[in-house]
Amino acid sequence: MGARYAAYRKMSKYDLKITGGMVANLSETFEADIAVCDGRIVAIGKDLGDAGRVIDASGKYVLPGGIEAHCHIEQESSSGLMTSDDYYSGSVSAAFGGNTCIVPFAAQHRGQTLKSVLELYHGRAGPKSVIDYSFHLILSDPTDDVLHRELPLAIEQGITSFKVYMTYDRLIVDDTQMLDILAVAKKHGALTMIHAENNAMIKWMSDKLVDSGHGAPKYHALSHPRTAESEAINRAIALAGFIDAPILIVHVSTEAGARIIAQARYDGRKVFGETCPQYMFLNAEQMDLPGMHGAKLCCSPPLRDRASQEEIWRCLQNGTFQVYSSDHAPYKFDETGKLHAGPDAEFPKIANGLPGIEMRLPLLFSEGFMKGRITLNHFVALAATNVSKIYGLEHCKGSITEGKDADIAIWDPEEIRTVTAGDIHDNMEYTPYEGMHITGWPVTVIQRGNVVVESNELMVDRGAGEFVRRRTIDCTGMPGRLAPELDPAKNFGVDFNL
Ligand code: DUC
Ligand code: ZN
Ligand code: ZN
Repeated sequence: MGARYAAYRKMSKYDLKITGGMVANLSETFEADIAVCDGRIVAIGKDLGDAGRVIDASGKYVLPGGIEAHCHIEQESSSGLMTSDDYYSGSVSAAFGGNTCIVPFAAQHRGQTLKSVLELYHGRAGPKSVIDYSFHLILSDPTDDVLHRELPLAIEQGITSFKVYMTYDRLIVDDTQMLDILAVAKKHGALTMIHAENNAMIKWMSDKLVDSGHGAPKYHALSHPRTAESEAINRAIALAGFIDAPILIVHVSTEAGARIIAQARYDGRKVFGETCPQYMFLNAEQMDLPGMHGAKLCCSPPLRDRASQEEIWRCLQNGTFQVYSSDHAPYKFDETGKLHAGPDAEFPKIANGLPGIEMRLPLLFSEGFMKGRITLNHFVALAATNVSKIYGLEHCKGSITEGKDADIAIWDPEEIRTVTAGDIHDNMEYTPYEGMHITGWPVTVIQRGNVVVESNELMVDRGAGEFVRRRTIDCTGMPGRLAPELDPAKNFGVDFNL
């Protein structure tokens, strides 16, 4: 709080008041003022009393600040390539897109201890992030020490989720390792996020395509067959279901994959699903560009066809996906990023990932809520509330409720902008969404009562964000069941340590 506001504060009941806006949470929309003291929401209603600062939100929506739960920031890929965004540019871009919290990945590469990985990422994020943050671990080397000492310690420190890969040579975990990781997650109340694609199918397809002279970027899409995704989702759900561990299948790109998740949820399994804007707003036809430009749209899983876009939208609308994340993985179109293996590299050597942290919510607000595909409350669920519940942030974030952090995004439904890379605050020179007309933008973003973005300006310093300790995972309402072979009453007294 600035000195001027501190002086007002002495005379005022509240630090900040947001007046006249339409407030929305998961299940209610109502007109109210919101009062903030010491970074928390302390009152919601009318005629609340005076405040050191008043923000007039008439004609606007006052929504929980977005929580971006899948983004790669200041992260080395398994081949050693650094994302173009560090924790400053990445968090600034997130804030301009209506977010007040990010949960990027802290990636373990083989041979690294989790302690060293977490120290590295705390050191990267702490001095730079302008909004609050946590990390998911990426586990690529689940040694006994990692599994039984380091991982429980990390969970205790508030890192209650980790991602594993079923593909990529330097990251892949086999089914046995996956079971080991799932068992630790189950025992300690953590969530395992799964990149589900069949490694063999991708390799087989890629080799055939490249060997026959089809190495251009657009063939990347063909090289990751739909069945590679559905096979791996099926297997992941079977492995997790066997020991009744909660999982979240990230970046689902196919209807077939979504159906498997929906069926598992119908069966009471502890399974969550995530999709991303690229599978709703982009398709593989757009990769057919001259030269290497298709590389800008290489991501994994890949873009699919137009019909898939509609199917993914439907699965978002019907609740199959509880999480909607950007999967921001920014690599520039040059030798530091997409073209690190050379100006004519074949698609298997092109860095995977798209930028999109700033566009995630404006895209959904404009094309989802404003066009009547989803309600405002569903928008809030996907922007923040579901993420807060699933990833252990509900105690402090994800809704406009007395006692929670005053993390708020004020959206102007009348603000219309045409997307262009130059207006986006990430450290990239292109956006996959160039030229789109977007209606409705977050115009004021507030973190723990401090204005972060206002009048298109950043209002806070580097490092204003704080690390948030997340709680263990709540699977209430998802009964699940241990496989009968693991039932303590029938398993000959073997301790499976679950
Ligand atoms: N997986 C991700 O989650 N992000 C970018 C690339 C990838 O394979
Ligand atoms: Zn992934
Ligand atoms: Zn990702």
